[in-house]
Amino acid sequence: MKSPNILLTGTPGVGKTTLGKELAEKCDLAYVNVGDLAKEGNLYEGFDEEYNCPILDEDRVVDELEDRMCEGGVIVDYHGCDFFPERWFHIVFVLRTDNSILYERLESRGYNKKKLQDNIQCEIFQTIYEEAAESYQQDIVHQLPSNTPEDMERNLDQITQWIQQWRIDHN
Ligand code: DAT
Repeated sequence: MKSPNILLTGTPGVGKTTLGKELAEKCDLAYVNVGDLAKEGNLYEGFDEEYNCPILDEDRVVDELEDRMCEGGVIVDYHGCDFFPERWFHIVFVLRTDNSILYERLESRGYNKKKLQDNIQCEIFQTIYEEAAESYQQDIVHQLPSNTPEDMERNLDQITQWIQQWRIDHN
């Protein structure tokens, strides 16, 4: 493997897509948005009436990605992380955003009240961080603040440095 695989996870709206795309471009990695992948391949196994959204077929998502992940150099973006094989990722970043800022971002997406509340609660209870901590070795799971453009720049720089070091160490 010439490049590492990176998981970007966290509550919807924390900035995974924005960071993931920039990082992919800057470091010449592939970017995979699991939500988009599922939509394109219709990788669903039903419909959630309460949340009014399709249910991800996790096994088919994993099958779909397996070959690419084995080659390395993939950034995966998803608001969940417990169904990916642990062996896929060399590092896991959980982006975190303060409630008031996250609320505004999700409101401007036009989320309804229930969806807004559920996502804000998800962030308050650090649901995704705990999911990541339970699913991967503690020493590869890192939380990153994602409130401001300055945070975004710092995260980009830090992850870029980490990737460069990984490439030196592994090639
Ligand atoms: P996600 O992919 O986690 O759902 P996103 O990348 O679509 O989130 O970002 C949601 C919105 O917030 C989008 O309008 C860009 C903005 N944003 C993301 N990261 C940010 C940051 N660090 N500072 C300010 N705004 C940010």
